[in-house]
Amino acid sequence: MSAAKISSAPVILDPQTGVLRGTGVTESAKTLRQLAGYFRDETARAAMNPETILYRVQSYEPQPEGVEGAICCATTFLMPGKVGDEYFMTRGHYHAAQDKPEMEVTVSGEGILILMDQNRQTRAEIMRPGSVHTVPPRTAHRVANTGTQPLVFVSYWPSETGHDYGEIVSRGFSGRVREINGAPSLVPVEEA
Ligand code: PAN
Ligand code: ZN
Repeated sequence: MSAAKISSAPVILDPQTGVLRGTGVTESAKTLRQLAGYFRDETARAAMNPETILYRVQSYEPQPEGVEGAICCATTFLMPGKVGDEYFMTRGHYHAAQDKPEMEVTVSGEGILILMDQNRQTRAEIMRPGSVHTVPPRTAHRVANTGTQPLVFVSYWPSETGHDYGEIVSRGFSGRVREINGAPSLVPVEEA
């Protein structure tokens, strides 16, 4: 009887650091320049070095975005810092296929996951090493780093999901995570 072939996984996620390595892993970065318009204090943002990297993302997408048939994952490395009193954060988005959920698992650091439903009701969950968060369908999600170290988390979503940044670009979230009296606070946004 000949033995069947046992192969290695094509991708390794380092459980200590969150780093993804292997065939098909891609990497991107977002700078302060690319987040123009996202922060409450645009004057403060414009005064900072525009090449400052806010976050890097390593992605493993076994199917192209929008094509069904796989679960994708990505590690986000979100730097500590603030623009004015608002913590460094990701852009945030809804999913293009609105019925698709997501899961976030925190590897290291401290932060806040901001969740906004389609009625623009915003809530937030504390992220700490090992915390597991469900992003329900039809829910915009953004992460803020409220600590002093990089915040590292892994996201999982179905490959057919797709990303929709439009409403967040035009209207933002209805709450912002700001440092108020020395502590993170989810502050409602007054809309014009
Ligand atoms: C995450 C995010 C990642 C970067 O992988 O894409 O944290 O945030 P933005 O895409 O909002 O800039 C995810 O939510 N994937 O669906
Ligand atoms: Zn997402």
